[in-house]
Amino acid sequence: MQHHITAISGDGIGKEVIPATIRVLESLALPITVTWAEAGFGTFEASGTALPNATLAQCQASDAILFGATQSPMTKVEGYSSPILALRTQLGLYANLRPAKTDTIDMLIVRENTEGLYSRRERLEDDGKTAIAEQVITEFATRRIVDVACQQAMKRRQHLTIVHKANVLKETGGLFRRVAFDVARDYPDLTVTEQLVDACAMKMAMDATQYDVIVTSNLFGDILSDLAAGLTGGPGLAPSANIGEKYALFEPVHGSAPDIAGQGIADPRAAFLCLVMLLRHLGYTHPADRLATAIASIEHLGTVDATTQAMINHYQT
Ligand code: GGG
Repeated sequence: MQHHITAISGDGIGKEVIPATIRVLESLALPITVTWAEAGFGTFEASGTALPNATLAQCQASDAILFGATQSPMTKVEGYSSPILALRTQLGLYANLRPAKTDTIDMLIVRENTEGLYSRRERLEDDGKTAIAEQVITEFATRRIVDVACQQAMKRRQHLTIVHKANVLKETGGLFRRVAFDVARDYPDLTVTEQLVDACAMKMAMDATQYDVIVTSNLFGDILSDLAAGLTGGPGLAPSANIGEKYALFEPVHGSAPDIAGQGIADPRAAFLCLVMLLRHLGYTHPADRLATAIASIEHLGTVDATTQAMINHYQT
């Protein structure tokens, strides 16, 4: 069977680590064809849109998408909106899976990807002195994300931690908590516990080995998964998957890193780990295992090229 993927480098170091990852993919000689597509702030500056229709259509025609990084500015730029947020919405990528692994830590953070505080329901009051962001939690989105988390936990060590802040956010956090426990009841083999997000952050910093699968809402998942990444090797080793009913997009957790972009010194291993997740998603279990072993055995050698070549040499010998 022939598979087809779309590769989008995006901005900054995405332009370095994604081509390196495709080089790795090509060296595996699998029946996977790659089409390149454009998105990002650079694309916006060049063409007036950060996510061209052709890119979206290309993604929709693919079995999986490999995405680099975006560089959304801190302040509002007229006409610009983040292409990765648009892709998550347009492709229905509701589950963000972020594994974090070392010799002793092996956890998976399952982050709800479509609502919460990232629902883009934000406004500045007329006086310009008060800004309001609304957190949206729906039973529908909570059910489907917790269901994904339960299924993942069943394939792992069968422990699920539901993370929320229901003691303060009684309506939104309360709904998330209630629905999460309700969904988890359908998985009697799971051990299910709950933690407040602040306690979870502290416990994770002190001993992350206690976690298997964590499920949480969008903002909490964003923050906790960066903490987990920091505890397990930093941004150079943190991959993620955005999964929906129909599409799947894989991207390193790191951003475009403008401070080092263009120098060829970025660590490509997070992008390589995304390729491992992508290959597993498409059913290429053995090549994915070979790649994962090779990634675990190499250090970042200071340049994208040297690290990429070392990786290829490692699994080809
Ligand atoms: N690969 C993840 C990534 O690009 N992170 C940076 C990010 O999320 N930026 C926010 C945005 O551009 O919307």
